[in-house]
This record gives sequence, C-alpha cells and structure tokens, in this order.
Amino acid sequence: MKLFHSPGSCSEGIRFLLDEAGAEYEVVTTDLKSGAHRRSEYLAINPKGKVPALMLPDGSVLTEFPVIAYWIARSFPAGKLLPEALQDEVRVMELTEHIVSGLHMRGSVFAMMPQKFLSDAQAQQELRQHGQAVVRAGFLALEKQLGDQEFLFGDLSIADAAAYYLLSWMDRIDIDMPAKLAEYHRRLRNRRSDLSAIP
Ligand SMILES: N[C@@H](CCC(=O)N[C@@H](CS)C(=O)NCC(=O)O)C(=O)O
Repeated sequence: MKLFHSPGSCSEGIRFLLDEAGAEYEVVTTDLKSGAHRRSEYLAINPKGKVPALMLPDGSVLTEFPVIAYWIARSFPAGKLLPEALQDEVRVMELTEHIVSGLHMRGSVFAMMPQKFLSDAQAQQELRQHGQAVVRAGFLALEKQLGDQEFLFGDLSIADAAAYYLLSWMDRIDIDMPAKLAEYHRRLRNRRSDLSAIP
C-alpha cells in the first residue's frame, strides 16, 4: 500500500491507524506547502487534489478520511479499531464523521485559512472566529464522549485517529484546549514513536 501524505496534515491520522493496524505501507510525501497536491502527477492519483489518499494492494485508490479509516479497521481486524456490534460501530463512525466533516472542514479550515475563502480582512476575521467557535463547541462534544475513559469509546478506535490530527492543530488556530483534552491528546501522541511531523 502507498499512503499519500503531507506531514502535519489530516493524513497523520491515517498513518496513526495504519501503524496501529500493523499494516505494511510506503509513505509518498505529497507536501501541501510546496503545492505537490496540485501537480498533474498527483491529480492522476487523486483528482480531488487532497490528502490522504491510500493506494490499496490492487492499485486502486481510496480517498476521504472516514472511508479510508473504515477500510483499514475492517481490513486489519486484529487491530480492533472498530467495535464489533453494529450499534457501537455506527457511534464511532458518527463521531469520526463529525470530527472530519464538521470540526475539521467547517471549523479548523476556516480558523486556519479564512483567506482561502474571502479577500476582505474584516470578513476573514469573522470567518476565523466562526471557525474557532465551531471547534470550541466540538471540544464539549469530545469531552462529553471521553468522560473518564482512556479513549473516546473506551478502547482505541478510528475516532481517536481523527481527534489526534485535529487536536494537533490547536496552536495553529490559536485556541486553548481544555486540560482533559490536552491530556487525552498526549496519550495519543505517546502511542506513537514517529511524531516528528507534529510539533
Ligand atoms: N474530505 C477530505 C478532506 C481532506 C482534506 O481537506 N485534506 C487537506 C489536508 S488536511 C488537503 O489536502 N488540503 C489541500 C487543499 O485543500 O488544497 C477527507 O476526509 O479526506
């Protein structure tokens, strides 16, 4: 397998899962800062021009974080990255989707790069604040789900991988994490030995 990955981006969450699953894979660095994701070679792999993308053993390419995460969990059942019962699995998927589509795409993206969407400085500031408010509201949901557990659903799951990358951006979007989430994020980081990409 090949993971198309940009250090410090959401594809860190997929690396996390591949490592947790014990999968063998190659990392193909697709550096967003240098615009590698917009070059024709990469668009031939993923026409959406986004990371992560995972090339499967049969050469086909899977995109979209929750879908890649689901594929990894189901392909490597020994990693126990999803609960077995359907009613528990859908709760993990529900939160994973919320982190990626809600808190990342409609929160942290606006907070980190409002200039991508608006040219007016005042409007950018308003969009940044809106993004920060979305992420702060997300903190409440994450804290509630976490409770006193080690991970969001007790045992480690794909939802933790989504939280892992999202929470690594809090300095960049200039909001303080509640202490409980900061501790939880430290626990996730401590599971990994190759954290050089995330400060
Ligand atoms: N919906 C996609 C979002 C992926 C995404 O937004 N990735 C960012 C990096 S965290 C990206 O590639 N951004 C490049 C761009 O939008 O130009 C997913 O779930 O994988």
